[in-house]
Amino acid sequence: MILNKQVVDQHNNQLLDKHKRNFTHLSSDITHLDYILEKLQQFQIAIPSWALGTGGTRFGRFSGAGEPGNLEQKLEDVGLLHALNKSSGAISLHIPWDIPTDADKIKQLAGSLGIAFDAVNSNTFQDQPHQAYSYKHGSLHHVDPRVRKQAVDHNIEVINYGKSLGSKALTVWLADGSSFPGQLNFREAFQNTLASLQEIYHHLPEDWKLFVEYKAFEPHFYSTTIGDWGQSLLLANKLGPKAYTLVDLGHHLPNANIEQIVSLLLMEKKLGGFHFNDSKYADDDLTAGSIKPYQLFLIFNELIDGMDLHGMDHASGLGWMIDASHNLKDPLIDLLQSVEAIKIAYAQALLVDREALKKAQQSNDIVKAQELLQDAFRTDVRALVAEARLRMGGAIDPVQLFQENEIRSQLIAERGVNTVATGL
Ligand code: PSV
Ligand code: MN
Ligand code: MN
Repeated sequence: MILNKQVVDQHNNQLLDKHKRNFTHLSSDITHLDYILEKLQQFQIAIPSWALGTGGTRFGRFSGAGEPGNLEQKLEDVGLLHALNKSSGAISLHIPWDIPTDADKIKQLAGSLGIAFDAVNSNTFQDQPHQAYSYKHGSLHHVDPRVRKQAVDHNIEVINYGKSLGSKALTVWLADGSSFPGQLNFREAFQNTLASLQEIYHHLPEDWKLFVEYKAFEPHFYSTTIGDWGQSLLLANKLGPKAYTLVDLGHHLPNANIEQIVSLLLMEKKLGGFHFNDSKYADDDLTAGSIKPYQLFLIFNELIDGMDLHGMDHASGLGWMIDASHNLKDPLIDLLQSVEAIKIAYAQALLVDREALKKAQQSNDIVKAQELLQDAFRTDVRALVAEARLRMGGAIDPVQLFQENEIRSQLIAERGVNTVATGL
């Protein structure tokens, strides 16, 4: 066990005085402090298994040392994150990168680390050895019914793996699309996708959700068959009550108003959840909140508004997941930073005076509305997030603890230098 309570306590004792000063100063102005702290403590964000290793680009991959070499080690990495921040109590697996050959053993290990299994992800964007048909020209939308069947069967297999671990959702992201005008019949591609998803939906257990992810472009550069939230929502509506739209923040065309999309999907009760990340240009998969923190805050502002309206549980009403992959930072530190940024945005949005905002909107008081949002966004809530973590036994500053205790070096000592985690 790389991290024990003693190490965390020692770290916290060092930082406690400063933290208490900051927290007391901040909390004196907050009316609903206990409510916010409770919400922050309940909030869990799933870690994608594919973000635990250094991500590749199409130009190269620079693997980090001490990366997890198997599913057990991936769980241990998430266990480490969770021990540090108490907010990473779930993992999202990707099949076939993460096949649980002995599901009971995997479940037991996850249980001992306090880790649950979030949505399972299928992969019909890469060909696997020994597979009969290629996905070069798509999977669920393919013109050849045999390819579609192979892709449907794979998704059913993924559901079965998920069932064996206690997952409750399947996420489908398709690379299906076209790169040249004329290559595809859009309507037929969409109808084939719908028919394939209907078959998958048919195999979905009663208490499961199907998350339909969309993406504007890449790997195809002319059309994506599920290219935007409209197309995803269309599919989700046609599929039925267990199907939802999944919003990956990096999957929009530049400057899309994601907070508005989120608010309308919530209104329609069709928002399934998120893949959090950030981007400057497109699907850049950067650390959440590293480029557009105000956007992240505005998304949470809409989420709280819409979820409270429907009486939804903030902690478990949606799939809260990260989807990140890049090749510069230590992946574990990057994930700690992402979770922190998400919690900061959530805490800031919880500060918004909703009654006053409603009043400002009703009276067309634009200045007041802007002041209310920006007041909340400009509040430094880091001590609030740290206090919530401290009360749960986590570290006041997870990144600092990770670095000071040289956790990566310990992982390298255990796993070696030349390690490559399966993933993107
Ligand atoms: C590819 O864009 C992608 O990042 C999608 O967002 C998926 O969710 C993820 O890969 C894993 O399949
Ligand atoms: Mn995604
Ligand atoms: Mn993506």
